Amino acid sequence: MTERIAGHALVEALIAQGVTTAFGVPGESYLAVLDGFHEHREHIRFIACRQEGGAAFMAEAQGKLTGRPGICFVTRGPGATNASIGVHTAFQDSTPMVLFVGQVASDQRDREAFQEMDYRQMFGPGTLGLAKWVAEIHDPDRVPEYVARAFHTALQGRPGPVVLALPEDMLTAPTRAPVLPRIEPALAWPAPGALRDLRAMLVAAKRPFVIAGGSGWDAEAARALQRFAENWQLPVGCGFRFQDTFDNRHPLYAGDVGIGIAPKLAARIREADLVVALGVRLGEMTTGGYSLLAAPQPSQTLVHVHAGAEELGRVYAADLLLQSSMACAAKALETLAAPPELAWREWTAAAAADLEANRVPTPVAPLDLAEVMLTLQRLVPEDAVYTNGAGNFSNWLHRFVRYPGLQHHGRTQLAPTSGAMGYGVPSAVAAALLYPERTVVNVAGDGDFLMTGQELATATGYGAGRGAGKLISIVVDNGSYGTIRMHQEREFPGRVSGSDLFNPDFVALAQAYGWHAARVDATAQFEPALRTALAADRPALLHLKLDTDVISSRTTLAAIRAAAEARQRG
Ligand SMILES: Cc1ncc(C[n+]2csc(CCOP(=O)(O)OP(=O)(O)O)c2C)c(N)n1
Repeated sequence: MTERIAGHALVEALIAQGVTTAFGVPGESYLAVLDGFHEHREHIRFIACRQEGGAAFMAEAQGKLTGRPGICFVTRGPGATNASIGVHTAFQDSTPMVLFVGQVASDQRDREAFQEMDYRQMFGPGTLGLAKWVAEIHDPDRVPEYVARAFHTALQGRPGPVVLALPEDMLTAPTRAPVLPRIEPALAWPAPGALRDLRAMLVAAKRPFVIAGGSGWDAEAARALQRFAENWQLPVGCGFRFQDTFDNRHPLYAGDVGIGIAPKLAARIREADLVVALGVRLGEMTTGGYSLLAAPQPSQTLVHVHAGAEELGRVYAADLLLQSSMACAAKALETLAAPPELAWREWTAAAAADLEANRVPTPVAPLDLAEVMLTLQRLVPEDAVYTNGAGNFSNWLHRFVRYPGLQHHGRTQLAPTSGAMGYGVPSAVAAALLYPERTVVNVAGDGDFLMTGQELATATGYGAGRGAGKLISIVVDNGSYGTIRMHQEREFPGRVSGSDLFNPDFVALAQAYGWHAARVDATAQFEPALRTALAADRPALLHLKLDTDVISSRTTLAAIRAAAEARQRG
């Protein structure tokens, strides 16, 4: 191998792993890597973002969309601390990702040199940590080894983020290190005996329910999941913000099991006698605060299938634990032969009927977000990617948009199970840059949007949303950190504190970034505004102005306050 500096060898290692796009904010701590990007600019591009939080969210979205680790580069202390929100999201969402952090030169180590941090402590690997593995590369000859291990660790078992720190002097040192081949993750198949037990539990069930989600799925596995559900006529719900795991248009789809769950769906899961949790983490959001499945001992028979050994038995005393990668599990389940007579056909039909009823909106004037979502889905292509951050506005998206299953277009939902505000804009920009032929729609709250709204400049700079695929951001402006206001009205009615927002003119703001923009105040204005946005030759923002009282698709702030005051009066 010819000699080159380690910074170049690192970029070559990424190219060998199939990476064509990396996100980041530059720093003087890793100039040698930036020079490697320049050297290999025919094969890989570095997208310079406007804040590391945005860059890390973009890399996280890349991990979700491609199934391979998303790549982010940031500088020391301030860069790494800014990026931590994306690493946390990758951890909670089980997304493969590698964050590379510039580090002080080795001869300055441990002096608290300029911006020096100990990344092992900061990202503290563990089952509640920020990262799966954190390391610092001290030997230029071992760069390929560390990168390969980072990819294996990010992808295997429960996928997640890895952090590699890069001392400045190591990056400029010469090396003849070879380029290692592309790694494929080792996959775990379910044990045959456990599958037999699962079949016996299904045969004995009267009211079974499947909750599917998590990461590590591929199109084949999603197809196998559908066949498994069809063979056994099982109602399938999708875990929180993994709503695209099972086709939402399929007659066996029962709804999303997450924040703002449909009350009848919650009741159905409580009533089930067998719950098969397939790939989902049994976290607070998917279990309705550990109430749909009582922790630690649920009343339902519980089967938990997950790729990570550490997730199995983490909270629940399940009746059957099955460790398997999601690329394999459903392929094994679809081979289980179902008996000719199934006891739960009515139960499954009722779940589908409940879902249809839940899709009938209560009309709201003058601007009806349910109608907005239905119009949106009618006008954008079927393979559109929908993105959002955190806030009550996302409730309309999750309730009224039907995400196609993974087998059709891969992931169509980019949304943080970590509940990180600010995720929606950067993840949309990343999706538009990675898949220029696909339309990407971001739905953001006014609070959510401005956490990372500066990444509109990244979209403009790199030409996102200018080709066949459009990039649209819909800002739902209720002048409030509405979710928090809702909790305030529930707990401390009438006492608004810290939740009012003072907003800029979003249309003028977007135009200043070079985006097309328009304001929408009434339902009838939305369709023409969206049509114009979709016809524009640039990304577009639609500013939807709403009354603060419109707090969710099921109730109003006034109703929440009245109920809380009545409760207080006794
Ligand atoms: C980074 C981050 N900071 C704070 C929160 C807490 N939080 C959750 S929702 C929310 C308000 C969201 O406001 P907005 O985006 O305007 O949406 P709305 O709830 O009004 O629909 C806040 C502050 C969070 N989830 N993430």
